[in-house]
Amino acid sequence: MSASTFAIENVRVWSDGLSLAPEAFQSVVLQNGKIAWLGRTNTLPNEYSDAKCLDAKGKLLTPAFVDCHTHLVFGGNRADEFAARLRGTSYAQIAASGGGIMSTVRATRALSLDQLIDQSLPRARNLLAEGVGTIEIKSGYGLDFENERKMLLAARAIGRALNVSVQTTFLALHALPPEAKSGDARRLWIDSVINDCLPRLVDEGLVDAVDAFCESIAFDLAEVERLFEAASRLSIRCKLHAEQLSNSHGSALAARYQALSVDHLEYLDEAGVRAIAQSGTVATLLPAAFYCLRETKLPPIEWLRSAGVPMAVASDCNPGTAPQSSLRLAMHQACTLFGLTIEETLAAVTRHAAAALGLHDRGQIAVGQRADFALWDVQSAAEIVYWLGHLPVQHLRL
Ligand code: DI6
Ligand code: FE
Repeated sequence: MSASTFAIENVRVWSDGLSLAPEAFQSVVLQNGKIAWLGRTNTLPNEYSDAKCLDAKGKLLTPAFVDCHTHLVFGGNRADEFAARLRGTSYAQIAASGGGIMSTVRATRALSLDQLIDQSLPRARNLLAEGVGTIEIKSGYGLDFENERKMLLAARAIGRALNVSVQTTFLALHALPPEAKSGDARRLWIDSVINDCLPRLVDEGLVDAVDAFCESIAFDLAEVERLFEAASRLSIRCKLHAEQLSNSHGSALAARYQALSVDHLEYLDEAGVRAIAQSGTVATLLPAAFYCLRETKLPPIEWLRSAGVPMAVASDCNPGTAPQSSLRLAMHQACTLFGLTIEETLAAVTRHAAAALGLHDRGQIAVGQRADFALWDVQSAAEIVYWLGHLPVQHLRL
């Protein structure tokens, strides 16, 4: 038996689609970072009987959660804009007057790589403290090669510093930099992002996926399509911020490029739902942004459900529309604001969130999956969603 064999005994294993409060005590055997065996503790095969073991004393085991949409690397904060929004200024108005994403771009550009890591680490730590084992982190506040690269390097450094799995997304078309506002400059800037920044960042191995913000205040369908074309030629998968503030039909475009996910979706229409159902694209719901913007248009949950579209939930942690470094709060919001069930919400931060990142080695407790778990001192999995705030959890990673 290999020295790296380890068993978790007397654990109640939460499993997608089964009871929220499993009764039976099970054992999970881990070998070489993967699940090698799973079953009743009293049927543990002899070959594993002298593995190093942890007695879980009946605690509940889930896969480590996956936060599949964050912008947690950024400089500064936008508390002043929060105050302005409370006085009635809209997110779009703030963006139009040079604030919004652009104020975070200025703050992010002003930091060194080390400063950026220092400011961003606590947000990642918060996620880990609530059972998250995989974090997607987007760039998008640099808006030039050096600063986008700095953001992606910071994201990777955070992964190493915290020993957590980080997936980096090049958010290539998030906002136009101030230096590229006019017609021709706009086209030239997009050219340089697609023809210069993208291949160089891909060459450096910093790009797990690309993303864009498809919206009337951001980038249009034709611009997004150029990015998706270029990414597809480099074999890089696409994601899209779509139908957040209006219906731009970005989801249907993303579906044509077999996007991993489309995210936000408050204004998604029935044709868009059909398109992503066909392409197998994950619908990522971001209730924290819905909540912080005091949006009233709900994403079409019932249509997504009946079309069988996999739904993920993520924190969207960002300084503007979701200053929230809590995935558990997003789960609670998905239930209370969007009407997801507990079961849907748990699948949304495990299996479906992993799929939204193109990862199939995590998000379930099954033989062959990565040994990356959260161990909860709760009676039922509903408690994980129910409690607001502190809930102790042990992150088990082998
Ligand atoms: N949609 C969002 O909600 C975030 N980005 C995006 O494209 C907001 C980013 C910000 O306001 O800083
Ligand atoms: Fe986002």
